[in-house]
Formats: sequence, structure tokens, C-alpha cells
Amino acid sequence: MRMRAVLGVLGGLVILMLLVALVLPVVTSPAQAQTGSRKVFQISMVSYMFTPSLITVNRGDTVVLQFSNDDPDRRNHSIASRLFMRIEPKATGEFRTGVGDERRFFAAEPGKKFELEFVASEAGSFPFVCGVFDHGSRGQTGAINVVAAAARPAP
Ligand SMILES: [Cu+2]
Repeated sequence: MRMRAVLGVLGGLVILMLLVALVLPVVTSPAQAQTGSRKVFQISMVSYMFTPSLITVNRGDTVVLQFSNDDPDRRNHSIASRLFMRIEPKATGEFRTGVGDERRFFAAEPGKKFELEFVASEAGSFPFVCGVFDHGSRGQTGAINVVAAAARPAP
């Protein structure tokens, strides 16, 4: 009688451990995907540069780019990137958008501001350029570097 009770408890424990082993990977995967933090950058646009022009984030981060057209020469400027064809950012503020030369662009008139928000889901270096006239060839370029998180040491 007593042996039976012990076996029953052991059996219950084994079933519980199996359940934990089966369920845990499912539970932890989405949690890892949500470890990215929110990174906010203020980017000024003038003739002919972005400041800053290099943005570095970790894969999985939510990236917020706050653009302001601060050009004293009162030219329009934009950010245009192929990245935004695959990852369409949420855009707010005063901007004009469209696609040109296989890049999605967001353009602001002098004195205007807009904000782009997206999740950096792909690792790599993603160039962007001002898509207005020849601003890119005049040096108005930049890049978003998305760094894959370092591998965790083995337990
Ligand atoms: Cu420009």
C-alpha cells in the first residue's frame, strides 16, 4: 500500500518533469525575442549630411529615428533606404513618403520633423541616403548597423 503511494508520487513527478521539458522551450522563445530595448536617436538633416549618420543597435531592438530638417539653406531632405521596403516603419509627423529607385523614402520640408519606428529584426549594415536630387552624391548618406546579439556561453 505504502509502496504504491510512493510509486504514484514518483509517476506524477516524472509526468510533471516531462511537461516542463515540453512546455519550457515554447515559453522561453518568445520571451527571448522580446529582450530588445527601445533605442531613440535624434537625427538632424542639413545640406548635405545627417547628424549622426551612423546608427548602431542590437537585433530585436525597437528603433526610433526622430528626424528634423534643420537646414538653414531651406532645402528638402529625406531618408531613403531599401531596408524600408522589407521593414515598413511606423511613421508619424510631417513628412511625404513614396518609393524611388527601389528605396522607400520619407521626406521633410525645412523646419519639419517626423519620426520612424521599427523593429530591427535583421542583422546587417543597411545604408540610407537622402533621396532629394543629388544630395546622396554630395555625401548625405548614412547607415543603420544591426548587430546580432552575442552568443550566450554554454551552461
Ligand atoms: Cu538632402
